[in-house]
Amino acid sequence: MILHQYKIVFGGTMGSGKSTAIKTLSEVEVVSTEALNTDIESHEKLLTTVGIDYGEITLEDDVKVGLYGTPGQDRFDFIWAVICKGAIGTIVMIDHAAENPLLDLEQYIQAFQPFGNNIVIAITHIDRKPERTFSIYRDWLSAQGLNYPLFFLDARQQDDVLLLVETLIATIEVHYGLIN
Ligand SMILES: Nc1nc2c(ncn2[C@@H]2O[C@H](COP(=O)(O)OP(=O)(O)O)[C@@H](O)[C@H]2O)c(=O)[nH]1
Ligand SMILES: [Mg+2]
Repeated sequence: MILHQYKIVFGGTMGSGKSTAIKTLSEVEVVSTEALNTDIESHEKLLTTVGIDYGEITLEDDVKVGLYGTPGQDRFDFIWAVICKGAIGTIVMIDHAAENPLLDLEQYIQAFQPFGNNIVIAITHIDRKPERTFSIYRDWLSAQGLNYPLFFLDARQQDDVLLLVETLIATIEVHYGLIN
């Protein structure tokens, strides 16, 4: 494993494309780890296998980035705080073709905001529901007074996913300067 300068977290709904995005970008074989489910009150099983994806990418200027994919289910959200520790930002992925993507967006933004405000929103699966208007997301963000970068993409497209990562890094560098 490399000593990466940057750590980026992929959060968002199940099936939105988090694992796909990490696999698309990673230059090492993506690993999935197991985590201990300590949330016993709401769960009968003490030990649950939680899929956390891990991949790595080296950008053109030799900046190394660790890519962490969070499990999507609400019942694993205690893991998110652990994964987000030390991360420079989060990519919140939302499946446009899901039943209520706006509600999903609201929930995931609320969930990840406490870990840091460097968030990029990635709306995926747009090819599967083109009849649903894309402006709902910007309208919602604007109504909330939020100004996170918003992208529409396919998680299987490397260039699209790379743009998300570069946007997160550019934002952190604009605000905090270059990190060595
Ligand atoms: N049609 C379509 N399929 C996508 C898109 N993004 C991801 N997928 C597919 O959606 C499925 C679920 O993706 P996955 O990465 O496992 O989602 P995760 O639960 O967020 O990790 C996979 O079969 C992906 O290939 C997209 O933009 N359009
Ligand atoms: Mg996954």
